Amino acid sequence: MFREDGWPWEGDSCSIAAKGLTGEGYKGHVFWDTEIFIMPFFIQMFPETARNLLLYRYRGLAGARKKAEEYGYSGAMYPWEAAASGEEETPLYAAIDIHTGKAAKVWSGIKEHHVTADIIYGLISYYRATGDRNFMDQYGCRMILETAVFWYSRAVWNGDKRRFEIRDVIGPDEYTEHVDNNAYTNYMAFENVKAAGQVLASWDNPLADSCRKEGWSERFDHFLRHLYLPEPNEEKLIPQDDTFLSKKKLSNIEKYRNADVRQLILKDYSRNQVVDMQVLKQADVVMLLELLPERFDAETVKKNVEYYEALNTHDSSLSLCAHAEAEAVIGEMDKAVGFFHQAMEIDLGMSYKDSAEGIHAASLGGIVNCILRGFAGIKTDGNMFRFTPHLPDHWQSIRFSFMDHGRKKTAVVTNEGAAVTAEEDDDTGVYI
Ligand code: IFM
Repeated sequence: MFREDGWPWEGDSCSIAAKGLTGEGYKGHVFWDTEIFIMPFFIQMFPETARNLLLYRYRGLAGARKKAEEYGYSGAMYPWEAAASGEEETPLYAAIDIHTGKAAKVWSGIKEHHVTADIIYGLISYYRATGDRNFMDQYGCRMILETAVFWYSRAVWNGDKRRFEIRDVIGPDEYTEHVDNNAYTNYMAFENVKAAGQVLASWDNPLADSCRKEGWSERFDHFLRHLYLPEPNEEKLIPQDDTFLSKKKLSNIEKYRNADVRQLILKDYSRNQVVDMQVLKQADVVMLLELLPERFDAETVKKNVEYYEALNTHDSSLSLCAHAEAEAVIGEMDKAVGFFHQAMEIDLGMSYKDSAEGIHAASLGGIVNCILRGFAGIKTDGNMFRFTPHLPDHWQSIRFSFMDHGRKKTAVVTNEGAAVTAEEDDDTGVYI
């Protein structure tokens, strides 16, 4: 959006689209790209902009409620693609399927539900970094509670297994559709509802009061005790969903991983055939490991990064940056640097042909995330920051600022550790 004087509009009624303001790809629509890939940079360096991005989602609550109602759910279910109105904008049909000769149905607007939890993940990260209680009181609590009500209505009770399940979704990997219990979706929904439980346990405002009176504390608690969270199996693999690990693998995946054109696989196989294989368009379980690092031990992280990378075509521009970060976290520095360079070439190099439709804003955000969370190894559990640096060989240090409970700090990270200075009082601490 542009102001009358031609400058991009800044404020609480717009967000950052998948292509920013650089092209017409995806028609200026806003995806999970914003909260998961782009927002971390703004939270740490320009928190007032992150606040505006969240306000855009607050203004989208009416559209989210409408979408939930249309699908027979309660609460607020955010659109997969959002624009000015806050209503669902995802097109219903896309490219011609090579087998049927008909336009393929786009299921993401109908089934890719994790975006709702992703928005709340961004909101919680913002609150942890800034301690902005005012935002929470006025907007955040409502967003957290209404989305948690959605997840409560979205889950299905499995009487045999005595657990809640989230069925028939698309997770981050868009080559896998209509699956039950996508691990990423279930864990992120859990975090969303957990935040709602915390709001009801400690927040003193009229909305929280009325939810408590209506029994939502007990419902959320029941949900959290019974939602199925796929655990690593005996080989330490977290199943991407209920059926993924039983599907066949491609014998010639290298053909598609090394192709100059993206999504070459869809020229050889129909969408349904791809859905029936262990092949990924983009990071899925790996995103979960990155967003909730405290949940999984180092061996599980390594096993899953290696397993799922081998199956990944990286056909989405959101994937290489995520894998650069993941490889850095597990200390596989040659691979990390390789993916990092490939990610930077998406818009700067010659291989990706679709920059004509605009830059890949999520990939750019993911590159920053790789530097901070992968190479500098910054991690927080909400209270403390820790650094586990893995700098590329030829890098001596990384210097950046970040927000810690509303205080701006500067970190200088080397492979030996991190020196952190708080701007206001200049106290320097050494972190490991
Ligand atoms: O949000 C992404 C999605 O994960 C993969 N396809 C492109 C979208 C917009 O960047």
